[in-house]
Amino acid sequence: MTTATDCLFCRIASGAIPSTRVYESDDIVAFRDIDPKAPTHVLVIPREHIVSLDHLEPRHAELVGRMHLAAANIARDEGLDDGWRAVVNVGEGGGQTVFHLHLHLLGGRSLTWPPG
Ligand code: D5M
Repeated sequence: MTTATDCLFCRIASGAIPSTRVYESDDIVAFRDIDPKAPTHVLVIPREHIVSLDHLEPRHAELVGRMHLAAANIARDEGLDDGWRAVVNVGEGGGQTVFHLHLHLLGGRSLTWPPG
């Protein structure tokens, strides 16, 4: 697994920085966002240091699928029966501020479209 010692989310994945974990597996960690934009706001990340969706390789295809399956299971556990949203910001122009791939799981309120 690739890690970056100066990457915030690598350090969260390793446990060096505390987080409120809701799920973990061999290759995925999910934890609550520190600045929630909805009653449920969870970040699903790979343990491997992947900068963004723009940096995916073909070998990551199953991992990205598992990240979505994890999000759906967490949404179910959180009781988001009325719907939820999965968002991935890509690059600075796409709103990405932490450069370790993460899927935002948002729910628990009415979500408008399009996002700003
Ligand atoms: O989203 C990056 C997200 O990361 C943003 O919603 C805040 C969250 N964040 C930043 N630091 C932490 C820690 N320490 N714990 C939990 N969540 C954190 P982006 O899509 O890159 O803008």
